[in-house]
Amino acid sequence: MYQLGDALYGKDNVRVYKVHRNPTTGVQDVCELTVCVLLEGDIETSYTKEDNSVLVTTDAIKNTVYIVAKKSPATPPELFGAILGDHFIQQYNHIHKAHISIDAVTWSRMTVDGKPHPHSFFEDGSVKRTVQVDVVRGAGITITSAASLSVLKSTGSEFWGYIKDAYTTLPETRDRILSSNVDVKWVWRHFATPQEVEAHASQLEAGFAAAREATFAVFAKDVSMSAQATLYKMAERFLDIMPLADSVEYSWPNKHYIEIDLSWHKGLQNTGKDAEVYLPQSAPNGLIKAILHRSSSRNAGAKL
Ligand code: AZA
Repeated sequence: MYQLGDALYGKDNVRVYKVHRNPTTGVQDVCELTVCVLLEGDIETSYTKEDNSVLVTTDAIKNTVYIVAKKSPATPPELFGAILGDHFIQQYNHIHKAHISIDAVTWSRMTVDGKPHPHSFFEDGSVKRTVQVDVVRGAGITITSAASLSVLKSTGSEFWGYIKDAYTTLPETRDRILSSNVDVKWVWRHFATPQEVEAHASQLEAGFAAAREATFAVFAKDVSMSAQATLYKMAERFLDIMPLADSVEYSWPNKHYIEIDLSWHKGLQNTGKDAEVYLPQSAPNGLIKAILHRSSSRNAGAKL
């Protein structure tokens, strides 16, 4: 005998774009989302008994994304996800959980002739913004937002004082390149309803800028003693400026830039204080992770 474990289904890669036109100012706002909807509930028989009567088709799930985008705010994506997830719980009694994942394109308004342009945008491709919304019948809404930020500093980073044993070859350094594609993920305080999410929409929208601000400011100003210590300061700064967030997780792939000894070419000096040309190494990379909780956080003790 076997027992069916978690069973989820839905539609992935539903792409949707929405424009908001302000008739008074002529200013337009746009958003572009790629949405994944996964539903859970009393759908076991569709797997075990060939019973399709419990299935909302994935095509209808896709259609619902468009209709909810038309009828409700599509930004911030956290709010859109909450409204969309709640829709499935309200519409279908046998669906108990809706998991909504959203990738948002960062269309940033162009500045032209020194002024924000009313309807032209550029995609900031180096920045990725994602949202996970889990709506559970009777248990409310959990929202996690995330941003990926690629950063590099050419000095202001040291690494020394670590364990030196029979396995250690890394030389200590007082001046190194520090670079990462940082993933920042933060869990918002718990919400009971989509209306409560809507009441906090401006703070949810500000989360992304806060992640950027905390990451960039600490990265640039800190004389880094290690990725671990700098990451911790970033996480502290994020929770300082974003009181609605319960916890924040930083994941830091440490990108290594290796000095290249060029002395074989006419004695060319390119190591130590003379190093200018480096080899960006794609693999392997260090990986430094940590979650910082507000001490009162409900989720304290969560695992990575
Ligand atoms: N932390 C760093 O910042 N750099 C490193 C490490 C580490 O743990 N190990 N090698 N290089």
